[in-house]
Amino acid sequence: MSSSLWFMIALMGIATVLFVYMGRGVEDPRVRTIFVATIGIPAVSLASYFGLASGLTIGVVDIAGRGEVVAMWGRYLTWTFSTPLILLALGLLVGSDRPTLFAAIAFDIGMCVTGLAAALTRQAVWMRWVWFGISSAFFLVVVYVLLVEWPRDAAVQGDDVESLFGLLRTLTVVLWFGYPIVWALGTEGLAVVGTGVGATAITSWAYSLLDVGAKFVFAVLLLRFLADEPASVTRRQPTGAQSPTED
Ligand code: RET
Repeated sequence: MSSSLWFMIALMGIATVLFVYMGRGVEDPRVRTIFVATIGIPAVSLASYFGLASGLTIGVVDIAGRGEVVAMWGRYLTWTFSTPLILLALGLLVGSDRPTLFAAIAFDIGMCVTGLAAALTRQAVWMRWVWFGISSAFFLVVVYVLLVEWPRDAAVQGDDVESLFGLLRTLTVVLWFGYPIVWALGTEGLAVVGTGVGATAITSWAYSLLDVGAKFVFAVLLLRFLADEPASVTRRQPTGAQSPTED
């Protein structure tokens, strides 16, 4: 289990330094904002994994009718800070309007906090699943924005933005669905691989691998595109509205 944590600490540390380096010459305010949001993703993750590795945000939950399970509750707590940054970066890329961006981020935070509740509930197994259901309902709103709202915004930007968004959207939706699946099958849910040390390690590695794609691969693809400050992103108004004079 701890190897999956130290691996991620190293990767996220390297990513943070690399992304700061990639953004060193960027001047456009919109591109800079997306850079700052994206650099925050591995930075938060580094802190999250160190919290787990140092034992601070890890605990044993004694669930009535089930027994003791290791809860890495720090993950759910820190997703509250990292996942909004992912959505902020995507929303700024496509020029989302503010209400939609706000909705995506607010429901995403709701998903993380209720996910934390699912992980910490010990009263009854079914109560954990009720939290899981509530969290999933929040999640579906985020998925709706990603699959329905933002593709429309992306379509009126340049072709390069539209195709990059298409790739990032697919990556994000597919990998994000992996998280509730790992929760449901892993030690904290149905425990299909049991609840022992080995099962805890498998569950932890599964989350770590999802994180590599959802954060690291995601951020590399986005920042590689933005480092050249493409005109399709820089010519836009900071509010996300299209400039009437330029279009
Ligand atoms: C939980 C369990 C409850 C139901 C749902 C979940 C979804 C979690 C997601 C997490 C994404 C995390 C990312 C982290 C990167 O920093 C909380 C597992 C729906 C979608 C992308």
